[in-house]
Amino acid sequence: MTQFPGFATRAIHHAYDPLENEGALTPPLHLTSTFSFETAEAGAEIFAGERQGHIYSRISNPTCDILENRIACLESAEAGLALSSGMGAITAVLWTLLSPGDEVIVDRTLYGCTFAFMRHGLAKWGVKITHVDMTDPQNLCAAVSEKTRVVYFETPANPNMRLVDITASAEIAHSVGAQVVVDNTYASPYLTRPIELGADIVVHSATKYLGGHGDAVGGLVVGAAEQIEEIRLVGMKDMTGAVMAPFNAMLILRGLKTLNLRMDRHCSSARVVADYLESHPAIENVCFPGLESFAQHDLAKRQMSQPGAMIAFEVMGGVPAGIALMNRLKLIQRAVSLGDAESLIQHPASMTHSTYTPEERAEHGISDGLIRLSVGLEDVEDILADLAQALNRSTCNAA
Ligand code: 3LM
Repeated sequence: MTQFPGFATRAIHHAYDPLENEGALTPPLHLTSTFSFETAEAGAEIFAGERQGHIYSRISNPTCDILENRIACLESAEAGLALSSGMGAITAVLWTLLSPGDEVIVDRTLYGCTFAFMRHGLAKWGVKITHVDMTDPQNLCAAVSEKTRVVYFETPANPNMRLVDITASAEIAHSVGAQVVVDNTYASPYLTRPIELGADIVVHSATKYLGGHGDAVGGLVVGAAEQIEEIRLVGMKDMTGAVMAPFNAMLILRGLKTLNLRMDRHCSSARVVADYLESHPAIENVCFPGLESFAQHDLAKRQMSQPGAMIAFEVMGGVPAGIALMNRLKLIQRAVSLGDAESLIQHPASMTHSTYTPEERAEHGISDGLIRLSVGLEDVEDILADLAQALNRSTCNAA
């Protein structure tokens, strides 16, 4: 197969040749649960791993194969795996890597359901979860031991945008033989490629920027070929059954074709929106890696080719003022999820991060007043106008 150098070219062409598929320009949808074997012996050989071939779509499917190879290529990894959701991906990886008695060190801030899985799922099975503020690699250095099997973090973190230095964290984790798993959902491989920086495994909610159109829930994992095969056969096939439907693989393959174009537009609009919010008198603070005022602005410049398109901010007047702002918006949709064409706004404390108790949110640095905005692909002037009419009315009403 020709290996193309350009990111956009690979996002469109990698792992699929129309001439091997009746000339069909777009990959066929293999809507099949099972696969016929040429002979009983051939079937047994495929089961035994002695011959290549598909068995059953809870293990592999030709449409999913294309997506798996394509995301691996975009993330500079050897192999990929497609799962039913981001949570399917995260749980399949961690169930495969961890055993009772192991320790997983995780960043202080995690997406709400990932936090719940660690706190209530893994902990129940005797895995020790240690939360560390990984914005300072020294904290990770002090926490790792020979019991540490996995170091896990999101960068940028959902919802407060804190970054973790992937290279420094990988060096520390590897010094005790631990593996590094990075959730790259917020950045996408167009902005950050954790494997190139030393991570072992990357997980994605493909529901977000990779799919990009708010129509498919999906998850992806990439890493070394042998380990991905183990996650396929243990975490995905036997432990979770969290397999991606081929139709969703097709939608996410379609999304990937425009990932670079969409990300450029998301990112350029987000810069404008972040500047606007930061200069607005009704806004108390803005977390956006592209702002000079962002505490880890230098790391953002080193680790991300652009600062992304997620913005977290607090409105003067706290939770009621933030909720009032949300309710006044006319264009920006009040919805969880992110990375869609539509701009989306949500309140983490009562929505995506309501899996934390109020005490846990305080302990983990997730402020109750925080509002999260996913800047979409609309005309940026329209996004600004919507925020302006909502903010200016909020300010008047508060006065
Ligand atoms: C959200 N996030 O609105 P799925 N990792 C990260 C994520 O942001 C998410 C997942 C994994 C949101 C979903 S909240 C009810 C809606 C960084 C999802 C999990 O299983 O594909 O949703 O991915 O922040």
